[in-house]
Amino acid sequence: MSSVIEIKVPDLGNVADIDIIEVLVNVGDQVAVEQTLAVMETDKATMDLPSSAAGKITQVHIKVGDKVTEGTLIATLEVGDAAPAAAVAEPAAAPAPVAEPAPVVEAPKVEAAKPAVAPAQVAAVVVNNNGQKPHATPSVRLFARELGVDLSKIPAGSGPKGRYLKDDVKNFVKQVMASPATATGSGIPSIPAVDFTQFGEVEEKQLSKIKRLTGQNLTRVWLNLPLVTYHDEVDIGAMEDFRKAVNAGLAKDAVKVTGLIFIMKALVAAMQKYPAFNSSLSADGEKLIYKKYFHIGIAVDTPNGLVVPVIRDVDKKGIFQLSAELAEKSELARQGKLKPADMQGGCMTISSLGGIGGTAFTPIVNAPEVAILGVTRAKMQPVWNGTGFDPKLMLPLDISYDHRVIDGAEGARFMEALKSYLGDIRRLLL
Ligand code: CAO
Repeated sequence: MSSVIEIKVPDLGNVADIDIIEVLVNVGDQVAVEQTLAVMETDKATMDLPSSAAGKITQVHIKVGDKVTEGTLIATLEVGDAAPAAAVAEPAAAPAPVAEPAPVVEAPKVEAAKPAVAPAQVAAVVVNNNGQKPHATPSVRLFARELGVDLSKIPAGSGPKGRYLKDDVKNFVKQVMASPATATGSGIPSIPAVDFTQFGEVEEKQLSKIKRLTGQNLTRVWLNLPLVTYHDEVDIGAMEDFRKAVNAGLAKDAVKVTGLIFIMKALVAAMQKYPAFNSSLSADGEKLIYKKYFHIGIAVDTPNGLVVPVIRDVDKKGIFQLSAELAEKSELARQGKLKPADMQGGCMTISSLGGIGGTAFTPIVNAPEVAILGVTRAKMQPVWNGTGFDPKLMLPLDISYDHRVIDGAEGARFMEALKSYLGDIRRLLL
């Protein structure tokens, strides 16, 4: 058999005419013991009005804007056998003064002899980033605490008078979870949003999926890897002469050999000499996994953003085959037709901006690879020969590496090896 009980405003300690600022239940709702039915607010604090029993709401007697006092009827509840026949909410503490320094002010504990009555809690007064003092109801504070959210980190509450609502907490959590910094647990605060229209006309465009994914990946690497970039340059005059001679002998419609193909071969030779460059750290950071294969990723600039097709077994292929594969893969990349498998399994990546320009840059490692080679534009430069200057075609090279795996000396030796192969590609035969 069920019975009906009335939930009334408890003794509030000589405070009367308190505003109802939120009604959280409707007729027909099933409520649990201690579930907040409504929220009251004085000029000093907010308080939850909890239900003293579990049951079904048959009538709600208050609405937002009402003024209530001790004994005001809040709701009528249909309860099962086990519930008490009637209940009045337990006397609550007087609202905490705004100046109260404690972040959470709890009402006095309910005596054990008075069960099924939830203690009313006085809202915390928090100072947000704007220096304002918005309120949060105990239920919102509890919700925030359960999620580990520090309310003062939320820029502003969207409730009346800047009060924090549950939705503010939810939105904050969503925003934090979506940020790459959170994905890595860095706890780095996000860049605040700016309304640029205050400075002039603007237009918003959605980022491509590739750009969004690349951005997340780059941020993750940037935050996780201690990166060092080492710069140098090498005389590629002889290599260029050979490349031109090779291309001159090709059929008109054959794919031309670009310097990048030689750089791929030279890079693999240097990786064979320094196997740490062809490794990955295990996820727990305890082991190095050395790869016995040599797959090279090539960063390709496409209208939709940066993609990195992987050319497999570079050590086993000749320059013509590599040229044809690079041409095919970069074309597929530009058309957005690469398959996921075409972009997997890379050992080290080359980012070549040489066709565009540049003197140096700091490429970001394509983790779990441990290093990346950056290439910018070769140009004629005067190089001192001991007695005078010789004109040399100098190619700038940049190697970024994960300093947990590769130390500075090894990085420099790797670069020397790479330069020796590019400076005299006959060494690739040795
Ligand atoms: N110095 C001087 N000239 C160079 C050069 C260099 N380092 N690298 C390329 N060139 C020349 C080529 O020889 C070619 O000259 P010709 O037109 O006279 O034959 C011209 O520049 C264009 O080369 P390319 O860029 O088409 O060919 P590539 O093999 O060098 O590069 C690819 C292929 C796919 C890497 C390139 O097209 C590309 O997309 N580069 C951008 C990569 C990128 O965005 N990196 C940034 C990633 S990090 O954000």
